[in-house]
Amino acid sequence: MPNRKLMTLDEFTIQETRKFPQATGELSALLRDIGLACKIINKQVLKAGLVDILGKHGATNVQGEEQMKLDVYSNETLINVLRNAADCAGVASEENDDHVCYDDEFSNNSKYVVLFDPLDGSSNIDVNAPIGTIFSIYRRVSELGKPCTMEDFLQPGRQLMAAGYVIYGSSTMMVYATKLSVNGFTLEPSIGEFCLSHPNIKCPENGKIYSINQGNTCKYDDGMKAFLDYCMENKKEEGRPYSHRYIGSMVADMHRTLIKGGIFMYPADKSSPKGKLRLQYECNPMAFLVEAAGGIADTGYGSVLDVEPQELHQRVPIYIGSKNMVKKALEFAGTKESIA
Ligand code: P6P
Repeated sequence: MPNRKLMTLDEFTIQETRKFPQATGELSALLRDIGLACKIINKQVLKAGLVDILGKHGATNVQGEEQMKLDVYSNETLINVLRNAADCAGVASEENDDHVCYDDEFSNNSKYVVLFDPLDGSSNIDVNAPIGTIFSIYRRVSELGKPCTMEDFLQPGRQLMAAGYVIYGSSTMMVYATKLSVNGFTLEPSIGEFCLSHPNIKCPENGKIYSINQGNTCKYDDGMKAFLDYCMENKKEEGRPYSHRYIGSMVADMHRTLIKGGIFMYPADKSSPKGKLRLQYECNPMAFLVEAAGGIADTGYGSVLDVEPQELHQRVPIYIGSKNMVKKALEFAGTKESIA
């Protein structure tokens, strides 16, 4: 047997399943299906500059944002691949007002539902900045054998079974977490497989990078403004000033924060009193993953993972990343009683 260093996503998930005799392998199969959908999306993202797939699709999504054609393509790819998966009862997407229940006999007997932002950061497509797919996997709470219900998609992040993202950047990587660990897989184009490249990722407890849209400073409250002043104070003995990095694509900013350490923030402000980022398919999956890697994710009112979702597309403020940096930010931003 040749000495193979490469371990594919399929081999890794099967190896993980073997550790739990009672595991059925359905969650592993679902992760592989998500990987397949993202490989298909990746193929189009790589060609974005070459074919007429750029530009506005002429429609707008439930968020009222103009849809780029790649958004629509990515959304339809994930919905269709997961419809044919053996383990998914239905999906919910940033691009769809309501959840999509597959409602066939096989799907109705599936244990899981999936939520996703099919192509996060899509406004960066035509400037060739990194973009990504973000996903959450919940075990259903509705009755097996019947169609999935909205209740399945409104579970708090603490109930997640797995969550992660695929970043379409200088390389294409899939990073996902279960309750046990966080692992990164880099797409090896010559064999078309995600291969384990970043085993057991840990988010550094400290970092030197703060990531926020500083253009919104005039809209922040005094506590948030004070924290930004703290970040820019020249206290070399305390490792400051920090560096500021902001790509404007959550997957890219979060991938850097996870690997290098730092803090990513999208706080509430005067024009977005609940913040901008969506709880169920942006903040919760990233919070689950970062906390599994040893970091912290907070809304400023408590842990992101403890928010009881009220509706599918609700937004929350988020402070996420290195444990000690998030704690320092919350000292300034203050832990408030409840989301406005
Ligand atoms: P702003 C992209 O549109 C997105 O949803 C996230 O990927 C990103 O972190 C954020 O919005 C950027 O928002 O207001 O800074 O452009």
